[in-house]
Amino acid sequence: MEYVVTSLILLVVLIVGAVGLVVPRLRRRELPPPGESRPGETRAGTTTLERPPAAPPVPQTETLPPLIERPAAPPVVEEPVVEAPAKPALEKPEPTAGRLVRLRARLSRSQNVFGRGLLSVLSRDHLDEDAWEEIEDSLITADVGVEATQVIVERLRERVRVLGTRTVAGVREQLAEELTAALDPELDRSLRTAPHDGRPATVLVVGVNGAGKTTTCGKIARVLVADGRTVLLGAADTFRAAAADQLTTWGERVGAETVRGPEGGDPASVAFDAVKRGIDVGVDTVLIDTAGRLQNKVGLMDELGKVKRVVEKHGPVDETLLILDATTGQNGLEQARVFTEVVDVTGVVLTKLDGTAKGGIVIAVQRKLGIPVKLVGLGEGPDDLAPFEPAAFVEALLGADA
Ligand SMILES: Nc1nc2c(ncn2[C@@H]2O[C@H](COP(=O)(O)OP(=O)(O)OP(=O)(O)O)[C@@H](O)[C@H]2O)c(=O)[nH]1
Ligand SMILES: [Mg+2]
Repeated sequence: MEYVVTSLILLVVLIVGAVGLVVPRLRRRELPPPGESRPGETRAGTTTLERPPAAPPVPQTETLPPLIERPAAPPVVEEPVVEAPAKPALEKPEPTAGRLVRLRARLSRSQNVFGRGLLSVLSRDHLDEDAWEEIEDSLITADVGVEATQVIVERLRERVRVLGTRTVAGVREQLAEELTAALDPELDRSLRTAPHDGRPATVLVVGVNGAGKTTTCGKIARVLVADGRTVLLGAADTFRAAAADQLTTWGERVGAETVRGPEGGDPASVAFDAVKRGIDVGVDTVLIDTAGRLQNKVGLMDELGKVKRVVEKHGPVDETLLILDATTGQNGLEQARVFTEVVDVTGVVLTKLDGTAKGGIVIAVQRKLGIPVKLVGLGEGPDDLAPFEPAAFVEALLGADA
């Protein structure tokens, strides 16, 4: 009996003990809800995070900007890596060697009309007066010029008569020879771009508006760089800021520095500074781009004369290149004459030959002015500039297949 009573007492003690332990715990759990009064946050009810009641509204708006900034940080670190490919923007210009092939292809494309017309006349059984007149017309239409055409056709007629040439191929070959002879193949067409007397060669680029001066400066710079030369560009076209930008862009592509002045500044002083800089840094060639000007604007032509005189304080200009747009035809002759009077042109660059069937202007320019055509522009692409070679040019003019 005693044993039973003792066991009951023990049981009661155990039950009371257990209840005493559990109830306070339950009470503690009940406490937070009344304090927080927000349902969703009960679970996070750890002591340290229990401050939010006052904080949430403020931090939520305040932490928003930092959140945006934080993800922005890692890309900043990565950016230099993205910038790296910008350096290889330095281009490796095409070697000049293969360009003549392309010149022929481009010319043939636009000039085949001329070549085919001539061939159909030449293939007649008998070259009568009408036939010779048609040949003359073809040459004049191709901008060879009336005078030059008459000389060429007369010489050809004489040869055909004396030699008794009968075949189309024979007459064509003789015509090609006469056209080539009219281009004076012995003329020196090399560009004087090599440094001498301890200073860079200076090249001045002139011409009417839109002829292709800036583009040609850029293309020449590429040719020189491709040949291992160092080049500096002078943006003496100060009329428009965009002109200097255009030149700078060409320079940047091949790693050439461009000296420029303020918009509307004195072009002569920019040209002077460019050559000075070229001497100081020791480049091989300084190319000076000038603003387009019509040959009949006396003030602008005087300004060009001044640019050249000021540049020559450093020493003589080695090459003054007149840029002529082949599509302007015979008007190019008048331009060339006036520019030559002002700045003593040493070479002509005939641009846009890819877009005209009037390639004969090359012959007219050279015969009339005695100035060698040194380069030809055959497109807007950076490497669409080729050295001028009379025989190859005539072949292209007449069309490849006889
Ligand atoms: N198809 C063709 N376009 C050319 C050639 N050379 C230049 N051009 C284009 O002719 C336009 C005028 O070229 P620019 O080099 O700006 O001419 P610019 O003489 O400097 O012009 P200004 O400075 O305004 O007098 C550009 O659209 C050139 O891409 C060429 O040989 N062929
Ligand atoms: Mg220009």
